[in-house]
Amino acid sequence: MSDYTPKPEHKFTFGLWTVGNIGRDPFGTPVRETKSPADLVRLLGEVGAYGVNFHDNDLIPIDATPAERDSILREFKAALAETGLVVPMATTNLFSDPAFKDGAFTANDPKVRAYALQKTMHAIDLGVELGAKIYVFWGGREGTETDAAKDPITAIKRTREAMNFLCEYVRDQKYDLKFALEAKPNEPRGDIYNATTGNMLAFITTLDHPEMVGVNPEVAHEHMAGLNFTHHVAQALEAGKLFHIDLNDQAFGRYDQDFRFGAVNLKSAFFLVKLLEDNGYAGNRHFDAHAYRTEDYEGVKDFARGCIRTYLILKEKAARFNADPEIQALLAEINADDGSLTPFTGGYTPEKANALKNYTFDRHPLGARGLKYERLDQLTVEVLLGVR
Ligand code: GCO
Ligand code: MN
Ligand code: MN
Repeated sequence: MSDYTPKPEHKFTFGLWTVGNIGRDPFGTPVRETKSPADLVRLLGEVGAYGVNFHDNDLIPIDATPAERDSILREFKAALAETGLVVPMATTNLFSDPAFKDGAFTANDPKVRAYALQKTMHAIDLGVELGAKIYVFWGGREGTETDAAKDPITAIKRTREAMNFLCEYVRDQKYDLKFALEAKPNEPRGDIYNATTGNMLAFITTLDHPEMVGVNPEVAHEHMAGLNFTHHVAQALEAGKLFHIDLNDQAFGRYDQDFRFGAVNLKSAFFLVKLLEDNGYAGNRHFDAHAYRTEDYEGVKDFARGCIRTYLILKEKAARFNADPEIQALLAEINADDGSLTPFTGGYTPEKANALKNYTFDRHPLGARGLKYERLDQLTVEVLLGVR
């Protein structure tokens, strides 16, 4: 049997809001008592996590007095020292307070927009103080229920202005901090701007300091939009923009579920882990999910251990796939190249273009060849089912 013990180099992290989720939903009251940030750090230490992330108000309540703030921070830092956990990422809560009911950076009220910037600068200071190197922006309320309310082009411009302002703030403070933008198509707003990771990647190129800004894709968010998450992560990776990742699971077409990693779509979770591992992704593997509402805190630990364990098992399956002689022989056959058309590949030259235009193709054998993807996929499934 393999060893599925998490190690610091795996960089498995959880948010305070994930294991700290008390099971409130639109239909019911909490089912678990609230635990302090320090106790949640201890719980994460027990399950073998490497790091803990937080929104400003997960750690310091929005109405805390300076004395309360100091005592919470003291306890939290003591719990970090005791468990050896680190804080790799931090973020701002720009969605819970009624002030943000119409969004934060895109709110129509300029006072709300200014307050959002102020709150974020304070939260950045707090994150950096605790060691964060990545700062996530999830625009939970940055959207609308009706396009009569906000001009979508104005919303893009306001988001850009806020990101540019905050990049300059980080540079001014000489912080070693990068931003990771997290897309979501809807929930809690009817529609959220920059709905997919692809939208975010395009938006980043329009910023004053695009080199400081990448993405934080989340499994559930692309699945809510009915999209292939692995393809979005691949685009971010290829662009050098995968600064962070939120792992969880989600049935297509359902409400925002935030299930344990691999709980629903094992096969897509496998291709995702394989993509990350094959390409040497070195960032945090952050689980942005929570335990079923049926659970007590023992169940929360089962949930957290399950996320980690499933990731490590899928990592082993990816290595098995890569080492399987039959799979590799099939892949070699599928990708075979007799070299006859190599003269036409690579960069453009007018000579190549002219020669290619005049080349005579026999397209019938191109279409007649069976590609053996059925066999390849079945072998993949058998690796996953543990019979290879
Ligand atoms: C959600 C989001 C959040 C963000 C978090 C960090 O669907 O609620 O995924 O959990 O990831 O706010 O910015
Ligand atoms: Mn989410
Ligand atoms: Mn998330």
